[in-house]
Amino acid sequence: MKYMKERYPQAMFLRQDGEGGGIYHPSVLRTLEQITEVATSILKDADSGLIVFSGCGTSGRLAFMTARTFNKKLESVGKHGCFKYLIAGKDKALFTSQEAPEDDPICGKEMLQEICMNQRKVLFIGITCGLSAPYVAGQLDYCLKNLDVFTPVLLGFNPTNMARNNKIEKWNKTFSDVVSELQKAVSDGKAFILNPVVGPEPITGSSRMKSGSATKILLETIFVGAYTSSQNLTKSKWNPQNHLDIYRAICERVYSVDFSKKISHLIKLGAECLQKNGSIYYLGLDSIGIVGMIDASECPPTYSATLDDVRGFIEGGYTCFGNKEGDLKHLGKHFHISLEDFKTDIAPHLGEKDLVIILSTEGNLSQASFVQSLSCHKAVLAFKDCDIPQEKFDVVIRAQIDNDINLGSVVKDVVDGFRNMYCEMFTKWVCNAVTTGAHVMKGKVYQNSMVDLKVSNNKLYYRSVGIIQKFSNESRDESERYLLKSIYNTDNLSESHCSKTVADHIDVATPLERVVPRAMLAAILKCPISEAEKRLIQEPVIRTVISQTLNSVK
Ligand code: S6P
Repeated sequence: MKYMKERYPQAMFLRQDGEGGGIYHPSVLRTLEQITEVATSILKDADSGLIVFSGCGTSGRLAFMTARTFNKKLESVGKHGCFKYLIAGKDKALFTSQEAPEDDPICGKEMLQEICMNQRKVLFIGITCGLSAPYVAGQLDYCLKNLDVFTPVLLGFNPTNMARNNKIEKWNKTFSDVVSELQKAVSDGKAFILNPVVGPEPITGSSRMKSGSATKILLETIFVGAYTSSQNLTKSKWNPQNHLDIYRAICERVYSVDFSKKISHLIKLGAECLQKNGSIYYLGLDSIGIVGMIDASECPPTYSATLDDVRGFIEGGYTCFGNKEGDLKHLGKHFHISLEDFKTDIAPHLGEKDLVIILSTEGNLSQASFVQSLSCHKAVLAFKDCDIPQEKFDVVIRAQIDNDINLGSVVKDVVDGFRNMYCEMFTKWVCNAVTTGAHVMKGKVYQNSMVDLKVSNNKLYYRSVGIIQKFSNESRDESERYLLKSIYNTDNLSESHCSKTVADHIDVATPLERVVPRAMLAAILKCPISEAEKRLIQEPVIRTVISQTLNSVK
């Protein structure tokens, strides 16, 4: 029971135990304060240095969002925006998963070098929830070799002794080696490791959820503190605990009985649409819209969803989005992100099997009247007590951050200027629940494992081996052989298959479908790959075919 409860998002606010403790643990609060001090000194003279956030997948997308938020804040008071983001796979990876660049420490280092050229002072925050991404390892390693310029911070949610110790291809260190070196710099006061325990993810490995939320919460806590201190907005010393309390209150609100009922309704609608091969569309404004787009981008690698299953659009398109490389429409239809694109490309084809969810900011509900006229399921999440014609929508979730959520008297004045950020958090919890719940109901998850994941990078390759092993009771080596048989669609692995590198296997596996379910069934039944494939064709709901197969061999 305790284990189950620890999977709930609220659990991240509860734990005090474990190495490093939960986010309220005194050592975590102390580290937050120390990083805030470094950040404040840079922000006091924003021309003097840089603050760089970096990561892969969701971690990189949150790096982008945080840099965007705080640059806007600085620019709003006439200052130079000194926040930068890096993401493995560059801006393309903000919209679609680009898992392979995650494995490249050299590329990570070179991208960091490029944006930090001629800088005298850089606070670098490398985000990797699992303490695992080689891309971030390369960057931290580079920072450690240049401590006169860089203050490196590792942000993640594993204890340091669980940092990944697998060989990184074409490199001479593991992530764990880099963590050991970082620990020495931490003891000299030249680096920080921020790695509170937030408990297991509801879907194993789906770090976009609790770890992603905790990433956003911790970064915002540091930089709201640094911003307010650098602008002398508060006389008292910044207290991170008060700020964490705001997110705790928002989380409790999202999961309160009345909101939970509405979110469940939304999950069911989403699942029905996905089951009928329809789609879920988020239409959003500003950063709230970006939250929806990030949520959508995570469905393909996690659930082998197609790029059309869940999509996000934002008013103002790339101009509003504000990514470094600007308009990426030329990359194809999945990079069409504006509401205008939605109106021309999608709206005319909508039907009963589609769900459109408006994600609105506090001040604007402009899409409501347009969406009302569409012939599909409709929902709205709004942060304003505006007139929403309830009868026109299947679900209306209306939260007022002021009234519904107590911002806490101590910090209210300070944080009033950041209310949009709290709406984003509310939205993230709702969107994550919708897409996770809908894919679970579609049968994409077995127990708590994402059994239909894409084998698109080193981490996912070994995760796949682990999943096959867990359900087949085969040895690790034999499970890996089943994975390879599925990738190469053969029952007889040749010398040439076996001599290839993991990166080669990943290249072949990335575009393929149902690689892991096929390998799992073959491993459970000890049958040819073609037999496993036949079963998947007969029963396309992955959870059903796996449970039927497991029952048949009991
Ligand atoms: C997880 C998401 C992935 C991860 C990425 C980075 O739900 O699908 O894209 O964010 O693999 O992971 P990490 O552990 O380095 O933050």
